[in-house]
Amino acid sequence: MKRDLVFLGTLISLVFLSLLRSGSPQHLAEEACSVQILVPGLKGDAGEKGEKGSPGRPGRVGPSGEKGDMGDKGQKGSVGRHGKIGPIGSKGEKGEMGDVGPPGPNGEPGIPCECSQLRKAIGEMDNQVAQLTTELKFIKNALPSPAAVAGVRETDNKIYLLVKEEKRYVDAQLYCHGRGGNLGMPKDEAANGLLASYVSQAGLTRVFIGINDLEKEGTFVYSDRSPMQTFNKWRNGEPNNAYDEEDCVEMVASGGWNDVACHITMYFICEFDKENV
Ligand code: GN1
Ligand code: CA
Ligand code: CA
Repeated sequence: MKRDLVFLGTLISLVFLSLLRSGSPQHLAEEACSVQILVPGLKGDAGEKGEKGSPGRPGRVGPSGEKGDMGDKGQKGSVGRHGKIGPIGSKGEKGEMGDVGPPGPNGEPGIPCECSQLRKAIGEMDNQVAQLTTELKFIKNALPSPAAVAGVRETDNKIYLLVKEEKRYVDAQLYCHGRGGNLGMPKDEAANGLLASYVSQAGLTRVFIGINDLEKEGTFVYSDRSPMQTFNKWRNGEPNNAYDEEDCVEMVASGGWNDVACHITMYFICEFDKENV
């Protein structure tokens, strides 16, 4: 209310002042004394459409919508930062041997000695080692099994091996051939005596030896195809080609020879040239 009164006072002051400025003093006096009643006029025609107003203020944030379907998978992100160092792993396998290192420094000078004698002894030992090595090689190659042999016998240039496996003559010969030798071929008294003692010491009565008349009846040859010489050890009455079928030869424990059928089986003796061993 107080504000309305102030407004009305101000309005009257303004009307009064405007009257003072315009018009003559006479006219002023007449208007000052008349009372006018102001009434509102008729409503005018609608004005022209105004220009588009400026955009209104943004509205309030609406409520959350319903959860939509899952979108497509996004692109792979960039590599992340390094993680923390993990625990120590288990021990790996041993690596390959490295390269040979450089040679070490020279040793201390040796003590002076009588070298010629030592060299001679060493040379002899070298020879013995070489001989033993070849003999061992031969034994490893030739022996069928420890239970099947009764050691070996040897001369200067031969090694004899008694094989305690019963075989027919041809199979016995094959066995010896397969090991680089032949069936035993006693070609002199010494060799025959050696084989005879070998057989008897093994507790045997007979073994095949490498003599036969397979090619020509009555003509005996050694199994290396060398002909019989004057030396022989036929037992009395042998060879008799009994039953007309005896083309192979056995040695009995006394050292005597007898012709027997080739298809029977018995133990046998192989011989090997030392130079081939
Ligand atoms: C043996 O089996 P028998 O006794 O007929 C031998 C022959 C000998 C003969 C000598 C398989 O013949 O070779 O000549 O004794 N046969 C066998 O008496 O050993
Ligand atoms: Ca015969
Ligand atoms: Ca006979």
